Parts: sequence; structure tokens; C-alpha cells
Amino acid sequence: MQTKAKHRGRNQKVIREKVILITGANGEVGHGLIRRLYDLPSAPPVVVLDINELDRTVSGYVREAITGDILDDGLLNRLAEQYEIDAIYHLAALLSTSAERQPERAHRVNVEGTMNLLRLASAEAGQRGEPVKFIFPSSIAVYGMADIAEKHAAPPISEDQHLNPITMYGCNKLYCEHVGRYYSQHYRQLATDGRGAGVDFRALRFPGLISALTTPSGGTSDYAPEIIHAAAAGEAHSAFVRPDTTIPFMMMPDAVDALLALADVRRERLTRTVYNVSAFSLSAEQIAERVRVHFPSARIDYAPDAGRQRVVDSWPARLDDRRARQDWGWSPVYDAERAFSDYLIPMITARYQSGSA
Ligand code: AKB
Repeated sequence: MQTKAKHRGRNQKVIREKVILITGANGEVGHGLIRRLYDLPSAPPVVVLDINELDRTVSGYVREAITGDILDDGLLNRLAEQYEIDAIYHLAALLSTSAERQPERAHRVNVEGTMNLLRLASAEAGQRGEPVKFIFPSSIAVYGMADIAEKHAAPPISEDQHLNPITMYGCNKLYCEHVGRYYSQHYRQLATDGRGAGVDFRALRFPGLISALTTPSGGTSDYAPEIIHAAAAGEAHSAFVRPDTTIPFMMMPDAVDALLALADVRRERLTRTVYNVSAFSLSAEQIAERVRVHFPSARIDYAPDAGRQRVVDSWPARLDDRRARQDWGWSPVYDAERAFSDYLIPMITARYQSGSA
């Protein structure tokens, strides 16, 4: 739907509609987030920006879907003229495998794109005299374990450990976390001094995310959802990692809940700007075993891709998310058992049986 800023005549203020902006809304997280925000009675309408046209399955839930590039300053300026942006969920990014294939483009999209959005948030906060919440999904990719021995021997990794990413995507996310913290502190100081309002930057480091409703692309944790979706579709599948490959995972509804919960919590309760969140860890073969319980004829084997294996081997096997639990009550609904029995298997089965996949 197209909405225009309302002009109240010469010398009068332009009334802009208050909205939430989601970038990269066509991705898996975006799909879930759009639906959840639509159902929240207190949430302002959502405007989305994505490089591709918004999927028809979610386009009915947004005020406006803009097809465009976060690197297009003119587009962002026009957006700000038209809407009062209350909060930004900045999901747009090239994921780890895509970013390794085009590292310079990844840097432009992931870093310069984030800078553009932070600049927009800061200008908006200044204009309306109230902070703008900036919710940033970061990733397990910011970590870099030295080798497999260290990865498996290490206790769950907390936020300030092993910050040695080996991928362009991991470097981009880690840097943007720091720039977001800078914006938050710098502009909070402006607010304290009475010189304006600031960006309220909050980030989550997600593990591998798995959705029953959508299939991922461009990530390295994609091997897990690929195994599950292929089995449900009745297709033979070769996973691109070794069977012992282990990282933490989370179901998509928990990921969306985590973003909304972090956005909702009072700033005073937060002791940091970046939080780990996690649900459970499984190896690729443990995932395949659970899949075979429900799809006994699933044909799953392993054909590791050296580059992608190296990436996933550098990510921790387990994350310590105690700070999120303590500060804002984070707790996933889906452990490994419930993830399969209550979410993945019923929803994926329904999806492939109905032919909607
Ligand atoms: C990826 O694989 O790149 C993402 C991530 C773990 O951030 N899913």
C-alpha cells in the first residue's frame, strides 16, 4: 500500500506516519517478524525495504513494501521524509557463504549498509527528539575457534571470548556491533547533555536458525535446514559438512521472539548492547537421526565442501547465553526434543503435503 506524508499547508509541519522499518524483510527472519509484528496490537505499522520484491505470502501484512537498496542514500532520505521511523530491524545482510564468494560486495552491504541505517536512525532520533531503537541480528560467525580440538574442548562461549572471526561476514557483524555500540553511547551522551536524542542499539548473536516455513540461502548453517527439508520433500540429500559437525541452533519462532523481547525490554535492564542467544546444539548426524525417526526412508549422506566446512568448524559448538537469560528473561520455547516434535516435523510435513513448498 502506498502512503504519502501529509502536508498541512504552507509553513505547517509535515505529519509523518509512525512506522517500524524492517530491512532485508524477504529473508527467513523477516517473514516471521512481519507476521508477528502485524499481530501485535501495540506495534506501529511496518514498512519493509528489500533488494527483491516482497514475497506475496507476507505482503498483505505491511503498510508499504519498498524494493530497493540499503546503499541508496536517496531512497533512505525519501523514506525518512515520508515516515517517522520508530524502530529499525536491520536484517539485510549477505550471509557467510555468499559473503565468502563476494567479500567486497559483502563489506559494502553488511558494513556500509549498516552505517547508512545507523545514520538514518540517528537523524530520525534528532528530528523527533526521541531515541530510535535499532535491533541488529548478529551471529555466531563473530567467533573463531582456533581448531576443532579447541572447539570441542571449550565450555559454552560467552560474548567476550574467541572474537576472531575467519569470514568476511563474521568480521562485518563484529565491526557493526562495535559501531552500533558507538552510536548508542555517543548519541546517548547527546541526549544526556540535552543536545538531542540517540540511537538505542541492541544486538543478538544468533546461532544457526531453522524455519519450517522457509528454506535458507547463502548461509553456512544452511546444512541443517537442508537435511530436514529434503527429507520432508522426499528428496535424496548430500550434506555439505561432516556428520560430526556441531553448532548451536534455534527455531525461527524463538529467534523472532528473541528480537521482539530484546526490543521491548527497558534500557535500564540491559547491561550490554550485544547478547548471545541459543537453544540447543546438535551434530549434523544427530539431526539426521532425528529426521530418520519421522521420515524413515530419508536418504541422507555427506559430501563435505572444504571451504564451508572450515567456516563451520571455526564456530563454537555451544554458546553461553546466561546474560540474556539474566537481563531480560531470555528462554527458548524449543529445546531439541520439542523443536522436532512440536514445530519442525508437524509444520514441515504439512507444508510439503499441501504442495505449498
Ligand atoms: C550463516 O550461516 O551465515 C548464518 C549465521 C550463522 O549467521 N545462518
